[in-house]
Amino acid sequence: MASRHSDPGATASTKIVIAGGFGTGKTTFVGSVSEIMPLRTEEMVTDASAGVDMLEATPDKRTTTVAMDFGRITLDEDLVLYLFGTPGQRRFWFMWDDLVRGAIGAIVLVDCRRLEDSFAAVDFFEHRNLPFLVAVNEFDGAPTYPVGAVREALTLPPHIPVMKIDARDRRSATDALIAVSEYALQSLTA
Ligand SMILES: Nc1nc2c(ncn2[C@@H]2O[C@H](COP(=O)(O)OP(=O)(O)OP(=O)(O)O)[C@@H](O)[C@H]2O)c(=O)[nH]1
Ligand SMILES: [Mg+2]
Repeated sequence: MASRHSDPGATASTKIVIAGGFGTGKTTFVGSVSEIMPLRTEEMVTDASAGVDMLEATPDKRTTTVAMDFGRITLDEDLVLYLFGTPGQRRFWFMWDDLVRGAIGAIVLVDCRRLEDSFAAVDFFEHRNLPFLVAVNEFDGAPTYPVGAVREALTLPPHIPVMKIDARDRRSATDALIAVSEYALQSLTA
């Protein structure tokens, strides 16, 4: 929940979760926008995920998030977002409940080559009634689809925003954070 001290010039701070399937770019996203050195919990990908998490789409990926990513960005000089990136591997999903506590909204990153990997994240936020938007992270060489097709494939209701981003690009990732903040604030006041 956004908090603000009583003096009018004070800064509000709030929490946004960056979620999505394995290797969809969550750690990259937090690293691109964070104004502080992001906290990362990367470990080498082990055989424990073979057959469970799709390693083929990201053959160069050697590490995976085992606890969380943490970063911070100041929007408009008076709104500070604390960013919490989730782990993507299924065996670490038990941490998601703790990570989302107190968040006002979430971004679910999807990779169009493996949309099904992000189904669980979409379900997770739908069931908790936490406002979220879907950000299609466009990987080099991956097929591109209109946002309408992604919405249909994920069976998203019309009110959930869908946008295309490049998680490596600060401006693009910041735009997604502005969009989710506005959407979450609208949902709070609706
Ligand atoms: N081409 C391209 N590569 C990307 C993009 N975002 C991330 N990557 C690459 O994709 C790989 C996976 O990125 P991560 O940020 O580790 O993904 P993650 O979602 O945090 O992964 P887990 O924590 O293991 O679930 C890395 O090698 C990134 O460099 C993107 O927008 N475009
Ligand atoms: Mg990660």
